Amino acid sequence: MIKIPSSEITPEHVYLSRRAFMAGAGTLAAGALLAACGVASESPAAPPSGPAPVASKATDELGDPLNSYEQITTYNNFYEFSTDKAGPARMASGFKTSPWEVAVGGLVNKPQTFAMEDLLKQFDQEERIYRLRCVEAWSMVIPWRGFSLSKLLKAVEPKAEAKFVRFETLYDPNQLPGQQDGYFPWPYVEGLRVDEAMHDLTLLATGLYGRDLTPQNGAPIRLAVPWKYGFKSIKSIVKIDLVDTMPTSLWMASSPGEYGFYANVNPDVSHPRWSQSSERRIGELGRHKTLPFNGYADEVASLYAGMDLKLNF
Ligand SMILES: Nc1nc2c(c(=O)[nH]1)N[C@H]1C(S)=C(S)[C@@H](COP(=O)(O)O)O[C@H]1N2
Ligand SMILES: [Mo]
Repeated sequence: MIKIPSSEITPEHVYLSRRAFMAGAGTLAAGALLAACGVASESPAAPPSGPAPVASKATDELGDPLNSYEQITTYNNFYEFSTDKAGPARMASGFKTSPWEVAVGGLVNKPQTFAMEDLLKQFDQEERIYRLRCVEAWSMVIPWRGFSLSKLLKAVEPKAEAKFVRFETLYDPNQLPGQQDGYFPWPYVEGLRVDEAMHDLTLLATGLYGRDLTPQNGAPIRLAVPWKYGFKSIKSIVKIDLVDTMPTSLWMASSPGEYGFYANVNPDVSHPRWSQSSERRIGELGRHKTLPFNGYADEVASLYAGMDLKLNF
């Protein structure tokens, strides 16, 4: 079990609101959330089933060892289930990921709603070992399975006016109890510029360690944008729209001074409440120096040529 102060790992407003409802000042919604947490915490995380998790390599391209399947599936951020790192694994086990559809539309010539099975059939699934760097200054190395978002976007033919891509998570407060908490503007929304979305590194992940994604990791399909802070990698996607104006993400809407649209990993730009110069690799004792663009600068720095990355954080 990993122990770190909750003030480090939780956005301040959530930390404060958790203290508030611990002090008995919870709203009805917060009470329902707390009750749901209480019920679910009775049952331990489901043991992995099926064949042993496999990855083709033991390290990433920098030589950093992969995090274990156990670490990746039990230390999560998925606020629709819980704001505790161990919460999503306990609470998401019954999450219904089939049938599942992803509606792709907006400024495209061929809008299409894809059934999950068709996405898996139509687009070859490949393994990608990526570092995931959370804005809270922890990180992991994860062997995803998935396909480049660019393949899906090409299939729907974006129009020339499309400048951004907007992603939306499922909205279903019955299944996603965190959505009963009125603090956040649900559903979770994220966005990318079209050129970022078309970059080959930008992955739609459908699995990890050779298995289908677990619900806590964003089943059945989530984004993995390895050079950006983890919150850009939106989970359990149901809608993808090509749009002409910059989408407002859930984090921009709730804390605009803390979370920008670009959110490129940058050791030289501190978060207002902590430094981003180093990170804690889950499962390790020491800290790693945080790398510009999370170590993917050679691939992606050119996307931002001429931009002030301190202003466009
Ligand atoms: N819908 C949704 N997507 C989300 C989040 C979330 O709370 N809800 N958390 C984000 C954050 S902050 C991180 S660090 C990553 C964590 O992914 P993991 O739990 O698979 O490691 O998911 C991102 N995607
Ligand atoms: Mo994160």
